Amino acid sequence: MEWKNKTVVITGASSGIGEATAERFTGEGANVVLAARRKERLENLQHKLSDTPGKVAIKETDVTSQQQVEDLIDFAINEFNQVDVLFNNAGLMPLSFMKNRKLDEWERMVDVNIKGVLYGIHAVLPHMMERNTGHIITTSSVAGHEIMPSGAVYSGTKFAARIIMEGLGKEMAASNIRTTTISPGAVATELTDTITDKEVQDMFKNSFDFTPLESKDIAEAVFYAVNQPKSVDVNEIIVRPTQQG
Ligand code: NJP
Repeated sequence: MEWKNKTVVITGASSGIGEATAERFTGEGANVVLAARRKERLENLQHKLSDTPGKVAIKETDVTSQQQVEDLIDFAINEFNQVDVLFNNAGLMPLSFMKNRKLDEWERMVDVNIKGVLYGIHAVLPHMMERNTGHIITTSSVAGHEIMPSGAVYSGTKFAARIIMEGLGKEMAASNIRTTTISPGAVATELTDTITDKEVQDMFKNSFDFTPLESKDIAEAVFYAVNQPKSVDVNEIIVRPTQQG
């Protein structure tokens, strides 16, 4: 597929999987809009990608604000005329045991991991339907397929994101709009920095005896999904480290 003049909007682009995916697509010549709250990180990434074939624009965005997500899509259309791919990737994972009652963290996960995805779909769908083309991708998780202690709410949000995407895919089947859910296993990113539950922090220190994936491994899966012929819709991808159970 020719990526020149195609536009990819990525939320959660200031680090980890979003950052690596931005790099993958600008390397192919796509225009990429980087969105996240940490503007300085976006500016640094924009600078880092300045000599890649694609153009890079940044938009400070908090995905818990419906208005900011609408503004993000409007910005991308103004800047590059169209949105071909929306990657709903922003997320956080403050795992905790339910007995520790971290209500504010539960609410933040619902706001970012579920409502942020819905705001993205809501904002981009009219544009994609008008053009009868487009690809919406959402980062779920292996935690969107299975549950472990401390992951009740995180898994709940990732199950929800995955099922919302499945429903969207079924509704869009008659159109040329494609949908993909990416479910990573453990990836070495900043994601675990949001864990404040001491018991979970201790559990994590003692339990991992395998090498996690790198963000670029997930970027490759995203690229695979969107790079298929128009008649092929890759709806679900699970990518685990080989040794993760
Ligand atoms: O983690 P990290 P990942 N509004 O912390 C952004 C899923 N996943 O790359 O706003 C807008 O480096 C935040 O930006 P900032 C995971 O659930 C991962 O691993 O500047 N953006 C940052 O760019 C998530 O959905 C693993 O702080 C907001 C990004 O989100 C996705 O992968 C395993 C935001 C997080 O980047 C990317 O996470 C798995 C907001 N309100 C699923 N809040 C894994 N790493 O092991 C956060 O199964 N962000």
